[in-house]
Amino acid sequence: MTTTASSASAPGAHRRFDALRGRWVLVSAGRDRRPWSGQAEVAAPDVAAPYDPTCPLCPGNPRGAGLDDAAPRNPDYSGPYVFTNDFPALRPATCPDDDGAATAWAETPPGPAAVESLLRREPVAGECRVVCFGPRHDQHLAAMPDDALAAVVDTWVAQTRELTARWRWVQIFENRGAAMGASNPHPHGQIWASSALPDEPAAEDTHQRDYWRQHGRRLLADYAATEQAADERVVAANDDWLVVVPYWAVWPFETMLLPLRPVASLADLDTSLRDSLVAILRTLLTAYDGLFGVPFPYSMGWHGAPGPVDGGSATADLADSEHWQLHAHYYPPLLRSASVRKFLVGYEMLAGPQRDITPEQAASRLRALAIDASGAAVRPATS
Ligand code: H2U
Ligand code: ZN
Repeated sequence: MTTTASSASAPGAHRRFDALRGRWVLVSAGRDRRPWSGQAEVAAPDVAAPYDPTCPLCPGNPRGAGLDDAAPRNPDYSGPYVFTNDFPALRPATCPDDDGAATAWAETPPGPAAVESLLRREPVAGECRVVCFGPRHDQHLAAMPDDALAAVVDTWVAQTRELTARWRWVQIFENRGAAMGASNPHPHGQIWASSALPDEPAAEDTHQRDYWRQHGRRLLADYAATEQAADERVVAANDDWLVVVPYWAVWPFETMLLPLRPVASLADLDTSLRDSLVAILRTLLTAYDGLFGVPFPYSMGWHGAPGPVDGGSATADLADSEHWQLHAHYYPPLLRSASVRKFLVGYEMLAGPQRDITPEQAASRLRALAIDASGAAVRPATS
């Protein structure tokens, strides 16, 4: 039986449907209290110095250790700095070889017979970039002044506009902290753009499109309104943006950040939405850092309307985007302290995702820490 009952008062085991991706999540509240003598996360090292001579992302430093070619060197940059990843997972369809001649990188597309094969593959082309958020090795986003944080958002917007014109999918993301695989404490993110639409956004595309066809409204616009009315999972809100622990969240303190008016892509952000995004980002990241008193590790990324199917057009064609609502996912691994993280192993790998505290419990802890730049509580717009 499917119910939509609210579950603020420590419910028993139940599962919730992720309407955005079309999958179930098992919620077993209270399991976070079980004894733990497993792996302890190592506390993030204090990054005290604004410049690290050994950091490949700091201004003026050499990059690409281990590359055969002459090592590139960063300019003496003063704002966000974007460069092509020296170790890219994706490359454009042709790239210059050692002699400077264009060499086909991606393989020839499979013929019709290959599509039927159990051993199926197809070429994927793309571009990978690294975004240094700023010159300072020791200054993460929440500690940046407003104009510097706005410049990071502007960079995400400009990169989305440029790359969505060429590629089917543009994934902007940030791995923060060693617990999430960040290779370096210098504040930075990445952008992987590809000719293929990967599975996560493909599932979101399908479910948002189905909802649009059925209701004539955006799934995530209705979802935001539902969360504002319920007021159980809202972490913070301002006039333009909402942060919630999704009803179907998998990671303990997972959040979704989404605009409160129709915006299909970062490419559509205007300066007013940019400024209100800066404010809510600061609130969210400050709340995260306050939760366990450590720089909070996470993987985050933006999802917005995909680029054209055929790629390669001169301008971004987002005509087929009315069902899409821009949003960011934050996936932090920590469960109950700076040193105890959630592992998605065993049941999660073999059966499906499971969480140990309810989304409502997580939201109420984060909401208590959500204050704006003036120190005032950031309450949902409806209250
Ligand atoms: P992560 O910390 O999320 O791994 O991102 C760092 C990226 O920076 C990583 O993809 C790239 C790595 O390939 N990088 C360079 O392009 N050049 C370097 O000299 C160091 C790291
Ligand atoms: Zn650095």
